[in-house]
Amino acid sequence: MLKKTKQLFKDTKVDAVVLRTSPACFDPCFFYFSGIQPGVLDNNALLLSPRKKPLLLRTVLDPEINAKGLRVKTVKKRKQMEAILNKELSGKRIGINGQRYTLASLKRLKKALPGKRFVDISTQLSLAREIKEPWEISRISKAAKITEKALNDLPKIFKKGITERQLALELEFLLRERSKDNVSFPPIVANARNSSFPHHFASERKISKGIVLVDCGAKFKGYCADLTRMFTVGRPPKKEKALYETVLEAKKFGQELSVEGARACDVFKQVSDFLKRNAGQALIHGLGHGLGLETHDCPPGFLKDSKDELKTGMVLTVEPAVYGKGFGVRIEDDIVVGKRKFRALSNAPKQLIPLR
Ligand SMILES: [Mn+2]
Repeated sequence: MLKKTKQLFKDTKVDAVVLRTSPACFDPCFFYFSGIQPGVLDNNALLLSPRKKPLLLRTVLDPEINAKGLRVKTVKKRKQMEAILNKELSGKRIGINGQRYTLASLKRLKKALPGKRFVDISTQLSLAREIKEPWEISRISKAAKITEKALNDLPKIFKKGITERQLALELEFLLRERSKDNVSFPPIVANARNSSFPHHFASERKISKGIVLVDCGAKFKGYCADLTRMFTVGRPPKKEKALYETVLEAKKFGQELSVEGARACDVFKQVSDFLKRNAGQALIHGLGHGLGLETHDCPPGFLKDSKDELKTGMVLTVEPAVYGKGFGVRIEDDIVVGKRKFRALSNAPKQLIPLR
């Protein structure tokens, strides 16, 4: 992490960085630059300086949080924390993550540290995190393996009459039990017509005939996976089968284009055009997004107007989809961008998976 911190000061020219995280405004950078296991924290602060070890200011409510290589001070009151910050900050330019400060917390910080200039360094903070270290990739990979296995076990959990919400809950239990961590987000389970809504919220609908779209992810040691699999109850009609095959082709196409130097917007356009030609519908959302400490991590990913170029070590989802009137099909796998070839962290099956 030291290397990344050094680079950050080179890129930003600030004198120090103050990172905060709270339940209202989770900041992955707080955990990334401290090495603390991600979780819910409040009122703590992390101070990065160019020549000193990072300083963790923790409250008396979080006496156990710590990580290797940190200086740690435990404070009782906010005033005490502010006094330490004042003493520690020698320069004038203070870098903050402008995307993860509420207006209220920034106001408070400005008042507590008079005479300082606050610089939004969110762009450089994202840049520092968009290429994953090998240890990060192995955590995401483990999360993807756990997720894939749980999805493969879904037919065993499925019962006649189970609702979308109940199946989502059972799946969440499996994911959390096996990963010893949280889920990336509450699982989406969408049967029949509901699969045509991209962000459907698992409902009280009893799962009956038709397609079942399941989008979920385990976290492993704070790192997210994000996969979508398509199931079917009863024999799938030809239309569903055919669309699945087309979307799977699109996914493979997108993965193969994901090599170093490719432009994210070009990958998006090529896959979108492919779907338009073969399924009659262009992409209505991004083809995929960065994956890491957050489900939607940096880089932003395969978007129509992205200016990003893919680099080796970026971890992304590839999730083409077609949303029709009666049903939708989305297939999502996780990949690592490589110099000449992508590396798959998961592999969607060739066909719809029968639930019973
Ligand atoms: Mn996704």
